[in-house]
Amino acid sequence: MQLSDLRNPVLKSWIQEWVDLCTPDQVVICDGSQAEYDHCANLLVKGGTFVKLDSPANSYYCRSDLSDVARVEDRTFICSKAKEDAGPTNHWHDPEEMRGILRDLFRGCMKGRTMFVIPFSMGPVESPIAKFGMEITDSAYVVVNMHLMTRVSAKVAAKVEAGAEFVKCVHSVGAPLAENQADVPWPCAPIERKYITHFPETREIISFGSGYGGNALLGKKCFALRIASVQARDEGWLAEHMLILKLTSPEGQVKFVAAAFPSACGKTNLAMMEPSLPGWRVETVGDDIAWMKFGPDGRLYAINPEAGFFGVAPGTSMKSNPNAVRTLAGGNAVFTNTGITLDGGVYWEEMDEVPESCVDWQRRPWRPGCGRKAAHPNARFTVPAAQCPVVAAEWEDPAGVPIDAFLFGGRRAGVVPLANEALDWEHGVFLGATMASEMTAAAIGGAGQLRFDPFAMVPFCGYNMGDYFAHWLRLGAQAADPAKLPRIFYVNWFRKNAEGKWLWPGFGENCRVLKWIFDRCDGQGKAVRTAIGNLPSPDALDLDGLKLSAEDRETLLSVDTKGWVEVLPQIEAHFAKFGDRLPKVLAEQLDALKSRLQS
Ligand code: TSX
Ligand code: MN
Repeated sequence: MQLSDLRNPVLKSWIQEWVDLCTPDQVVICDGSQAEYDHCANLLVKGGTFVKLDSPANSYYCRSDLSDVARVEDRTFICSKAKEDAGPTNHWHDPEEMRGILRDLFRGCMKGRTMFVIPFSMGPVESPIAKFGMEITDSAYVVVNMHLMTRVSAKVAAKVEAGAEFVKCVHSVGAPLAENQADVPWPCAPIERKYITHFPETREIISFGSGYGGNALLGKKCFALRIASVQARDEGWLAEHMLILKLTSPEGQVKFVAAAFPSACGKTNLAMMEPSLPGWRVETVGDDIAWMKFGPDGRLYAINPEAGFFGVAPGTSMKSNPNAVRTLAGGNAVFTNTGITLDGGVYWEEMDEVPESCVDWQRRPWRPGCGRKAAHPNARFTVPAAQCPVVAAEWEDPAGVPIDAFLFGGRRAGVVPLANEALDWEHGVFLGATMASEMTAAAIGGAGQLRFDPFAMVPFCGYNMGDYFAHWLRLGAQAADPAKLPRIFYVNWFRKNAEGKWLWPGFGENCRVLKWIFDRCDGQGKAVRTAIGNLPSPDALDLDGLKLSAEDRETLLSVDTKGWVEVLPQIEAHFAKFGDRLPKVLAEQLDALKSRLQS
């Protein structure tokens, strides 16, 4: 399809404006077909961006520019009219000024390149929870990855043509080509010319200078979290940085759990977990983002707005995530910044089979023990979710799945117990708002200092986080039937003993905690009410067949009152950042915790 085939004047004039500014050599309206995918992948192979792999099947290998390996938070902007509406956790820029900066950057930026216009849906096209987007991009890598991560389809283009609402997304790698100038494998702009910008009031995203997933695949973090969080606030729903899993008991009872964790806590691993307890099943609905709306029955229904997994490759193994390994073995994947083996396979750290040698992500020869890493620590795979052997039957249900429990968590070597149930919704929101991981000694602040990442949304909330907390509280307060709200839990797989040894085996053994949560949601499962919440009773966790000393179990399941009292000032300082946008309920929750710890 071509630009001249479009009928909708709003759509047509929006695209035409960007064509006039960016001056691409040609414009292609995408249709989401396999032929289009293959065509773009072939272009990338010819241009030296992709290498077709021998294994897995139908898969490609790719290296980014050395400077373009991750999201760039310092170059990510929320351009709301008022600075206070971006809040203390975002970089704000005046929207009109930013449009001026972008106009200059985008002028002629697609010279020598093809402009692709990608119609995509976040969520099943027919779902009432789904939303549409159109992404203009000059990157075939983006087209290929959008095919994997979203639902690119002529059906969406037709609906937008017919007047359906869509989020305007514009992306350029920011590297125009002069007449006869040869392209490089990974075109991008230097860091100071990268801009990942969001206009929440007009629901627009404009991204310049980076080809990396989180900066360039605009349906994911930019739309499904930063813009969608604003839409959710305005429309009374939730756009969250959460995995969604289906938990089935040996009796065949089903519960759905949505879980938020900061980075490096193993969210994808949990979403695809292989439970160690006989008869229990975990199946995957999503591994990163959940969009949730109340249904007519008063329950909260979640969809996964994505169609694929954009996962961190290093660390992915048969031990940490066997179902991710199997998903990738199914092929149709793109690997970015891993190592590549001499026989046309990929390699990354912790992979089960270590090759004798490979070429690392920076094109240097690599051997085991050479002292360098083969893969960049943020190397990624992109792969269709449908290939996951434990993908839940309901994963594309347009109605979504009813959420029974929310899980929050963080990486905490001390103080925080293995599992804790919130006393009520407001206390649960307090737990979400105080989510934190310990900083490693190397990070600024030093060991023991907490890095707060409320709801794992700090990099992704498109508005003032104080207002975001208020939105969570409001949804609970206004629920038609509070008994139907998901129960809220806080978990910590990362507790260590004095010698620095992990106290909890984690991974598939986490199903023991999920089983307790399952029981609690049914009004079963024993708990003791403590100052910090309801903890599993000493005999409530199924620890059958697990080697866990009584002492370690006690550490995992008890309240470290002294430790909690020491943490209180950090929570207070964290809350102070939000000034008068901090809901009073959360300040009261902190006071109540303080007095419970003292009594
Ligand atoms: O993903 C993790 N999960 C959740 C799994 C469903 N990881 C990896 C985190 C980095 C992304 C974990 N690491 C988990 C966990 O539950 N727990 C730990 C800590 C740990 C690491 C190793 C062992 C035990 C605990 N044991 C051995 O290696 C033998
Ligand atoms: Mn994420």
